[in-house]
Amino acid sequence: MTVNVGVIGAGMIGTDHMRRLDRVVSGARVAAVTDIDPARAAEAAAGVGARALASDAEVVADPEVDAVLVASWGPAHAASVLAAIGAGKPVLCEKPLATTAEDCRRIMEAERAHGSRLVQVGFMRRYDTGYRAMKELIDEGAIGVPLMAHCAHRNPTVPEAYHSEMATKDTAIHEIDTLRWLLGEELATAQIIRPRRTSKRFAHLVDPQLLLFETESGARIDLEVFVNCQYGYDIRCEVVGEDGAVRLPEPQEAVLHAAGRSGSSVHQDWKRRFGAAFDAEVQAWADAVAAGRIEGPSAWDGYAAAMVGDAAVHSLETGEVVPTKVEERPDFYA
Ligand code: NAD
Ligand code: NAI
Ligand code: ISE
Repeated sequence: MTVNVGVIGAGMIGTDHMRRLDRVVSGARVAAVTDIDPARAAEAAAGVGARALASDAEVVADPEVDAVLVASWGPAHAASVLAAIGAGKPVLCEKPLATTAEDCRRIMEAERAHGSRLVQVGFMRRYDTGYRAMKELIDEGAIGVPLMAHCAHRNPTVPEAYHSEMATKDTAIHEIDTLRWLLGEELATAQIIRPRRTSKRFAHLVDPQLLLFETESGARIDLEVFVNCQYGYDIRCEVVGEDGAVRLPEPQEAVLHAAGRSGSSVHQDWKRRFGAAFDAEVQAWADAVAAGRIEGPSAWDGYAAAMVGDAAVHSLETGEVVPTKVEERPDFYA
């Protein structure tokens, strides 16, 4: 069976996912595209032999569309995901699932009313071979009980529209999900500390930020978010346990020796750094949809991450340690 996908949002990542569905993923194709900018939708649709439609409502209602991929900007996600659930269609939604925990809760309620899972959240790091190898080692007990994690998330620059809350809700949200998954428990508290600011940023932005989390069992996580680091897209993660430590491998790059120096290049964006993870994520989603299942990060994962994000953003203002108040995971999402 070929899964006919309707794509909502034809921006940077939407266009990249369409290329992926068209040329990389087997058993799926792009059937329809929409964007609030109709010219962008028309251009993207023409590039992959799909139809451009006027709205997300038209995409989810289209009889040819079997499944929906949401790649609009974060604040638009909830409405499109709720529309897909209303039509009973599987939906892969780019992170964040929604920009508020309240909207994530509405999505979970709609999914439960439908009776089975329809939503997968685009936390693609769970498909990265480096993070998967870390998880395997942690799960088999190779480092003993995890005690600490040290992480960094650096972008070369961000545009002027990027604001201080996005450091948590758009950027750190990746580590929030990844650490919940790696450690197998919820993050109970969040705190943000403001180091000296880089001068290489727009005036309104707090950058860098240091995020501190404590898990339910008392493990501590420190995460540096630095989105104007200038030199590259650099993602680091080390988990330290009672018996050892495990570190995310650097992406493999050739080592060049020339002009009296030795070194390798640093990735400049998420597209290249996590390209293989995105491919694996979308292929796994298409395979699951074709088989009538939904797997991968769930609406619950989107919700728990949003709860932690809300607590962290609160701390950005006060500097206090803020409880995340993530409840017990419902059986529906076991
Ligand atoms: P973008 O601004 O390039 O693209 C967003 C597109 O969505 C735009 O074309 C915009 O016109 C369109 N859009 C906005 N609201 C819409 C709506 N209601 N209906 C239809 N189209 C709408 O943004 P982007 O960089 O492609 O990011 C999009 C999403 O992907 C965000 O949620 C972002 O967090 C996520 N993202 C994830 C990763 C990752 O590493 N997983 C990387 C980049 C972006
Ligand atoms: P973008 O701004 O390039 O694209 C967003 C597109 O959505 C734009 O074309 C915009 O016109 C369209 N859009 C906005 N509202 C819409 C609506 N209501 N209906 C239809 N279209 C709408 O943004 P980008 O970088 O592509 O990011 C999109 C999403 O992907 C975000 O949620 C972002 O967090 C996520 N993302 C995820 C990454 C990852 O690592 N998984 C990497 C980059 C982005
Ligand atoms: C972007 O949306 C992503 O998801 C990238 O992975 C992240 O590094 C960047 O900061 C976000 O804006």
